[in-house]
Amino acid sequence: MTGSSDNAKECSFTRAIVRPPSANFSTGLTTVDLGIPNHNLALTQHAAYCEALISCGLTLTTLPSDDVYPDSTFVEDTAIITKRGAIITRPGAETRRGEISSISSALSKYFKKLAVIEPPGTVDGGDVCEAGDHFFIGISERTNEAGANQLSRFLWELDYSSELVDIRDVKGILHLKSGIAYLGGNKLVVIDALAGRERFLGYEMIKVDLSEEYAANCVAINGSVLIAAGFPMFEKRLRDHGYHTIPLEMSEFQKMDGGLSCLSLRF
Ligand code: CIR
Repeated sequence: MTGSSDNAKECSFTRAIVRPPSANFSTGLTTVDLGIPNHNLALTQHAAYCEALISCGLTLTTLPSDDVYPDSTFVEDTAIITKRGAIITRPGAETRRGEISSISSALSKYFKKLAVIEPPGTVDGGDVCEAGDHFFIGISERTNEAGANQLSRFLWELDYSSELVDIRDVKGILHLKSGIAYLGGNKLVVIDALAGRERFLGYEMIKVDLSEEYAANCVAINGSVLIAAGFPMFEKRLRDHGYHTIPLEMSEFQKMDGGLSCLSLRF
């Protein structure tokens, strides 16, 4: 079975929620020193990202950009959406907490009941990796154990299993999904620093070299894999595994610590 047909079942989606970067996007949070993002270029890159989602068969809900929350283009952090229900997070960064209200309104159109992470718990969606019926929940600077345990319970109520993965000792990644991505079937993209973790050994791992680590945050959708442009070794590796890849320019989002997955909520 090729990689592409592998990912068709578990990574199948019909919709996505996106929100273009606000004019003050460059005042958001970042830990990297890659310069100040150009707003127009960010808008162009975001538009190409949306086109790629549409080309994968998704119908988009585009929320208006929001100057009150400069990180609000990174919608993934505000909710965990599964095939059986959705959970509104409580983002770890205080400046991002208010982002959840517009996301809750948007999601209430599709879900009768939304579970909510409560204080003192914090969860960023970027720390939550769905792998079929199992979820990996990263414990990071943003997601704490109280939040992860609440999320585990909600997932259990939806008949999913989950486990916590502490990434606080892994340098250079903000969220768990900065270092792993699930491609469907038994396949997991993994950076070197996480590849030795026992919990991942049962998976067929597609490794990402240290020099291309940013590319680990890729997104499998309906038989294709969205990847950041400019990482040829990783792209070749995915193609060798049979995946259809869609490279996307991400430079302006990378400057703000954002990867491909964080720009949409897919369901
Ligand atoms: C933040 O620091 O919260 C944003 N500047 C970037 C969030 C990226 N989110 C993600 O990878 N899921």
